[in-house]
Amino acid sequence: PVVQDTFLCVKPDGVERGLIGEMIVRFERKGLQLVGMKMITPSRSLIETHYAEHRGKGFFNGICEYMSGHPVVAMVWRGVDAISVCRTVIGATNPTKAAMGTIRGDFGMQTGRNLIHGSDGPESAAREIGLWFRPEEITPASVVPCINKWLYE
Ligand code: YYY
Ligand code: MG
Repeated sequence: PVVQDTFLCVKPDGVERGLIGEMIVRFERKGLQLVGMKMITPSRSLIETHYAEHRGKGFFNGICEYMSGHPVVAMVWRGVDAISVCRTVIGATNPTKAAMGTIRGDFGMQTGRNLIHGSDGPESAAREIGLWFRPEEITPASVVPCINKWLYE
């Protein structure tokens, strides 16, 4: 069992639609630990760096326009296999294909308005956490929730 940190970001549509709490509660109830969180209004350059892997694709300008200049909620969540567990809670990229019961399946209508970002692997998680947070903004690994003994055997 490997404890991972993953980067999640409630996108501007999620913030403006009043779904921040609705999303956070799903990760809390699942058993993940919230270890970093802030609301910020990202610059265009932060979003272009965040989505650097998609530079040159047809949707790149659209995703940058949508994500920058509006408040978002940047978060780091921790747990065993947190990266894939969070992707499962979030659902498929296209909300029309995402399973009901997932965030995107329950609340979204279009890929370009899919409510929340989640890191897709260990390298991207480390890169994104470093891009959005300073080390002192993340709870140290030594702070272990006492409920973990009921989450993990
Ligand atoms: O990791 P995930 O967010 O599920 O999808 P990515 O393939 O990494 O794409 C990032 C982001 O770009 C996606 O959440 C919405 C947007 N996007 C788009 O607007 N149109 C596409 N055809 C593909 C992705
Ligand atoms: Mg992605």
